[in-house]
Amino acid sequence: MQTAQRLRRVVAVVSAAALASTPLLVAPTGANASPASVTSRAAMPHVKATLTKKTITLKGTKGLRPGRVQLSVKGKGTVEIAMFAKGYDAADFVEDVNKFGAKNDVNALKHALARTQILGGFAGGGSGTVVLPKAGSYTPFSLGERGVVVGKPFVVSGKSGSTKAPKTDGTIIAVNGPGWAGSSSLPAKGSLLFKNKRNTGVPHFIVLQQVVEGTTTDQVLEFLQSGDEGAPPWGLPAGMETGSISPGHDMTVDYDLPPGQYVVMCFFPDPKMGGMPHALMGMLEMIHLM
Ligand SMILES: [Cu+2]
Repeated sequence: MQTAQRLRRVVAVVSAAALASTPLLVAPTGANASPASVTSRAAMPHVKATLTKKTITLKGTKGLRPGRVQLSVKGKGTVEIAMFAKGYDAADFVEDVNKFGAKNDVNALKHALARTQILGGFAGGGSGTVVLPKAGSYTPFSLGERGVVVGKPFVVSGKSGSTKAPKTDGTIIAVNGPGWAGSSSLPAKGSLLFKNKRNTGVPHFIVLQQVVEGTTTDQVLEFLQSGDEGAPPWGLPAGMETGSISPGHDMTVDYDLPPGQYVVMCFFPDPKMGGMPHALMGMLEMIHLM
């Protein structure tokens, strides 16, 4: 069951953090949110990613220009798009992330983050839009239990196309703190704009987890800090998660979830806090889907 998996993952992430292990490498569960209809299909290019155990294949990357693209993902796990700085490549990224995963080597995490822009992505079954900001080479990757899986890089060139986001039904913004801002309620089905403010300085991703109506962020934080491996009493089945975005970037996320109360969380490991997942630093917020 998806919920149990997601909650177990949350617990695993937290336990891993407590053990100074690897929050980054805990496998994301597939979102059980089915892709909602895309608001605007204008002339936006569509990239389709398929994740297997060993690689990621992409369709629709030929002749791509910089700008916003639609991205949909199939497979077990989350596919994200990265752009590496000059002199740094997918092999270096894999090495750094695995070093961080194996030994909680925060310097390796810092090394990777200083040379990588993460531009968003989706769990299997998910879709939305991401921005490829400039001409250059982009690499799809997935963080799983066995480490990092990368796909063949693709090249984007030519004049920039539009980076304008399609119309969305609400916004979730990662702000410095770290914390959340944006809509306090959203329709149960639609698409949302996920922004990471430039001044947060670190990537963030969204985990939306349905909770029993009236649950507080204090209750969630207390559970996460307890390291309890059981299912939390406030946990409900539905939820979804996104890939990460680096500061100053945004993506749109299609979703279709049951109405109710949800906690918004991010488990990206904070390099300044020894790799502590952001949720444990209080990056928790309650919203309603109706
Ligand atoms: Cu975060």
